Amino acid sequence: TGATTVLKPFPQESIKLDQFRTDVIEGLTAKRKKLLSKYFYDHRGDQLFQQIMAMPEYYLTKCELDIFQNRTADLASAICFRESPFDLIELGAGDAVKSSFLLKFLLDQEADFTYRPIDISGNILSELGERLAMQLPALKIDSLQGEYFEMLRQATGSNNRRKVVLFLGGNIGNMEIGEAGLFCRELRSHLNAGDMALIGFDLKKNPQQILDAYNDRAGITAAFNLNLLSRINRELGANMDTDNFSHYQNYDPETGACRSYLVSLVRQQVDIAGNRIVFEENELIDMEVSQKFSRQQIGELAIRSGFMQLREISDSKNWFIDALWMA
Ligand code: AVI
Repeated sequence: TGATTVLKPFPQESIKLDQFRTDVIEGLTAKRKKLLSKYFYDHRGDQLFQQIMAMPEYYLTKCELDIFQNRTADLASAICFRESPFDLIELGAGDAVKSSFLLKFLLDQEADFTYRPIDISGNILSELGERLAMQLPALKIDSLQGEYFEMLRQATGSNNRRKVVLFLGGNIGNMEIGEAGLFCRELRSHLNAGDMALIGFDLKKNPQQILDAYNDRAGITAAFNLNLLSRINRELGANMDTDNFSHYQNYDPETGACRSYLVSLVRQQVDIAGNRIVFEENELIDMEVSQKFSRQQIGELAIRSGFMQLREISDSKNWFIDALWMA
């Protein structure tokens, strides 16, 4: 009687929280303050990202959907190579709305493949598994929950079928150019000669079009950025006042870097996990890069990371491409 039960987070959860704390403190005590955009996606962040994808200004999702809906036969014929059985592995599958069009087409063609979605979220994978079982009952599906490369290693070690890896959504743009190069090289190192990667890249285009996609009138992208401060307050017991920050978006048409910042509106100090952090008035937090590419840059990236580019499949506006690379 009278005993109190202290609920400890599961070890896995507390490791994630430790990493989050370390990354936040490291980022906000650096000379040039920075937060990692991979932390945008808590429950509220997921909802805001769904709203971003539905905004009229945010064209990326619509363009890639156009490719998967209207160029499905081209995609399928490019990846169904020599009619050999293969594993179709999707990194960060999420709700797989776009890839579902390809899955259906491949099944209709009686292609011999297993769909292997990889996602960090077990909930997302089980919802996806249930939905696909209803919509595409003939689909062979084998989900992998965890970090991309750890799961990819598991997927490649488990059999010697040919692999086709999907990395969609323009997610590669959320890496700095150098990081994207390292990512592609690491991806290559998990594949065998003849395996393929289909990667979604957002192209350079009219600069205003790009800026509008990240600087929407309704302020959803601003809320998406500010939500990371709320997450830090909640999960790390910090006391940042989100009203003291505003969102600023910038696009450099020469480098193709579209960057999100939060600007400190006043001189202020905040406490985060035992660290006092000072923000000067107008000091920036670098929140996210959404890199835009030229076709030439994409071809060079393929070669530098040990791939050969086989095809580029673009949407009807020529704003976005899915590039098919062979290892
Ligand atoms: C997920 N990623 C490709 C999005 C992008 O376009 O960079 C994230 C995003 N950030 C603001 N709006 C959308």
